[in-house]
Amino acid sequence: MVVHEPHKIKTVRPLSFPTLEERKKLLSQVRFNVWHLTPTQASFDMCSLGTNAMSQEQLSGQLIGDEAYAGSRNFETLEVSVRGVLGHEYVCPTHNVLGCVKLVTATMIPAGSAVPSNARSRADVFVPLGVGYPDVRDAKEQVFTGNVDLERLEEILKGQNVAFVGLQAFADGQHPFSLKNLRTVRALAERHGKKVVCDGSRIIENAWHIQRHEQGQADRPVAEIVRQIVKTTDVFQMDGAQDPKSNTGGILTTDHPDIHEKFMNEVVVYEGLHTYGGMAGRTMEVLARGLAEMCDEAEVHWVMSQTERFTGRLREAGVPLERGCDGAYIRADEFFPQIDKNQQDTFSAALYLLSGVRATASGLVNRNRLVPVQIPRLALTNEQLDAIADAIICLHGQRDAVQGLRSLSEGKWRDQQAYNWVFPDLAPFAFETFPYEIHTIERVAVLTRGQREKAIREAGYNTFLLRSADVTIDLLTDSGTSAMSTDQWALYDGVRASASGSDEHHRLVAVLRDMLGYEHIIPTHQGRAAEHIMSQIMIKKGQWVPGNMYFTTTKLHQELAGGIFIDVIVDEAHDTRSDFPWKGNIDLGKLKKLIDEKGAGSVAYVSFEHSVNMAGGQPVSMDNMKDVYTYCRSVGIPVFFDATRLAENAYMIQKKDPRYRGVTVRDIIREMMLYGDGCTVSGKKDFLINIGGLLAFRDNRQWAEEAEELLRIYEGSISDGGLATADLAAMARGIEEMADDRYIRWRVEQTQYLGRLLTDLDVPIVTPPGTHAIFLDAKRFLPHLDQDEFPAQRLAAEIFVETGVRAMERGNVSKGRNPETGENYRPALELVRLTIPRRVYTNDHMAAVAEGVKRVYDRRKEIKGLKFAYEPAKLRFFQGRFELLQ
Ligand code: P71
Repeated sequence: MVVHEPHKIKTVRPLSFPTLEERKKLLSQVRFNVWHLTPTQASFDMCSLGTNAMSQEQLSGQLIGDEAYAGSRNFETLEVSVRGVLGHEYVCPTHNVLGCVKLVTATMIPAGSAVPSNARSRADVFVPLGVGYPDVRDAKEQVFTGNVDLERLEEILKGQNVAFVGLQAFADGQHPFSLKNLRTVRALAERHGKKVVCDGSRIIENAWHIQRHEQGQADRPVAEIVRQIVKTTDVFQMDGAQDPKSNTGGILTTDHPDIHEKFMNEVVVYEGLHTYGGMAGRTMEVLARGLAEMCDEAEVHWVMSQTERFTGRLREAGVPLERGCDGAYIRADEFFPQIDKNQQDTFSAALYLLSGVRATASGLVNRNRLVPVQIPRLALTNEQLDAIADAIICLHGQRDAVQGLRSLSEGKWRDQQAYNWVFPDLAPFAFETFPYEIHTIERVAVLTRGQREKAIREAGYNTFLLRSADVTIDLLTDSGTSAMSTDQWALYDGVRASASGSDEHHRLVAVLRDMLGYEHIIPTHQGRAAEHIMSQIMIKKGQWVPGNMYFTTTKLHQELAGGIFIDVIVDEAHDTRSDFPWKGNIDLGKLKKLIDEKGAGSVAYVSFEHSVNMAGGQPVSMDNMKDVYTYCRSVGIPVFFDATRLAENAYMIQKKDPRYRGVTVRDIIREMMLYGDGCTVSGKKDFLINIGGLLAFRDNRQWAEEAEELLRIYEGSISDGGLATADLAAMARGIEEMADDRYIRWRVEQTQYLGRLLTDLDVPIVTPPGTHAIFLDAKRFLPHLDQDEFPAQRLAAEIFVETGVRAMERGNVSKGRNPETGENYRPALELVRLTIPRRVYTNDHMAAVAEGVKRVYDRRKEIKGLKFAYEPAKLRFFQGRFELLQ
């Protein structure tokens, strides 16, 4: 079975991809020491400290810091988390783990004493302070390489003046200990009257290894193992920026009141007060929530599976590395056997030059030979990690071409190094991945099959009536379901709200004028509001409105205005097996015939939809737009686009029309819009917002004034159309983002990927795959069902039961009954739509969807139909309820 994230993406942060020339320039600016680059100068920044994606609940904690100096509520939350998750009674907050070390040093290490430890990384701190730091790691142990050599420890306990035994969970990022070893160490220390102090910043990774590899631990949840580790230590400390996924902060916990008292008395000297310890209130809240979430079994397994996959791919390709708890630690000296100096920083510089990936060693210069390539928790997709591994493999293949960095100045610490370099001539490497990192996630439901059967039965076999909380992968619609970017959020939060003119409105108008080339910009609260106004001002009763297939709300408003919709899409659009690339095109013959018959005066306008939704997300060609417009202009009929999915359509033109291969999507959009006189848009799709819409006219002031008149009555002011000012800000930014070539290519190609997976599995879908959705052909999927047994409705329900994926029926139920005959319409297309939200799901989710649908397909013969249990008169697909036919 395909493993996928137990969450979906809530907010994305755009990545930057500097060109080779920019990378060369930046490298020389930082004297070839990539430590000094910034994340926006890198493609991927492979560091796991404080770079993790949070859950939306954790992030929301950031907004409820009470920032009290003493006795803050956030501290109380932290206490509850510590007691509940770690099991220790007392907690002392610190600014980060160095704050913990400082307090422990001040209170527990008498001058001249030593701290035997299984880790080397704290030598940076202890050695300058004059603390002895003997290594007691068991070098012979193979699996639990962080175990303590008990004989050696005993020797030291007897011989030296030991302060306490200092352990690290997953020592130095590479060496986990076992529970058994930990317990023995504790007993041994106790016999010598010494305490055990443990740094558990990576306790989760260590606990996972125990669950995986230690005898008798396989069936215990990570949470239980974590608690046992903590309770086996006397003092436990954590860096908030590691497993608790905060951006900073630290905690020092214990069950010994006397030790805690000493911490409290010292914390005021170095850190702050015992109820905030050098952390902002909000940081305590984020840390507390992160602690409470960090043992989530599904999340732990997902994070660790990413690490295993990443290191596995590198190891298989022969890249020399050591296991890291959070990534691969490259053995730089073996990577570049021909180089005798500065191998680590040479690796970092060469990897950045090749790919823009930043991975760097830190701390003391001569600590080891490794470069950690760490995976920020939850922030990257497997697709991205595979590509990053490929970059390293690609460099490894060209390692002979690389000369070592020459030192200009040598320091003690990594950040002090500066070099000279001769650029190697490397074969180019380019990323074609999801162009974002994950900023926030939202956990999704994982129900048992039995629970899903109950849920769909209670929903009357109608996916519209399912609770979102019961859905694992929600492919009901791409409308309003996008993940916003951090840039959109920043503007949203920074807005100065107004009920009249606003900066955001001006910005939106400017962005749209530039993007569309249209003069008159009228925001609406969503698409159907724009359709309503457009129809009211442009249609006279009894007029025809030809269009390329209909959309429900569009057609409804045309009819409410007294118009008669008529479908003039090409015939191929109705054939689910046709491979015609422009199935969204208008059949000019049909259009001319209509106008010849009825006369130009009886046609209101041509309603021209981009990337036609009901046809399967099928694009319109540039030539077709040009031809339709040329003809309509000659007969004096306006052309109005439904530009809801204009960027997706533009990408298809870039991809399929060789004349536009090198043209940016932004320029293609601008040309497309030239061949029309105005447009309506549901901004909830391509505009990358959760609410919003648009009505726009190219240059006809009179139409715009009439539209604004209705806007004031039905929607809101002319400067907001009924939207919050903050939503205008998010929309303006979303419109810029939709035309980013990397984004839109990834977006449409993800849909194509799902289509390919399904066709490879022989599942019948509408071909070619569209831009926003894959449509399953229920007539071919369940050929043994009559259309009045609602095969698409049943198939959507069955897919939910099998996989937790929610799809939408688009067939006999949606089309309704013919009011004259009372019979179901039995439309040609009996489809189930798998609609892909933007920036929300990864390709692993897509693979899981395909696999699940295939399982349903394999047992299709046993699937029976449905009958109505309750049938509303209007739009019955929303509220209708069904029963299984026996
Ligand atoms: C979709 C939707 C949302 C929807 C609407 C009605 C029933 C079920 C689902 C909405 C569109 C659209 C096009 C091409 C106008 C609208 C209405 N699509 N034009 O596909 O696809 O816009 O929802 O913002 O009012 O799930 P609105």
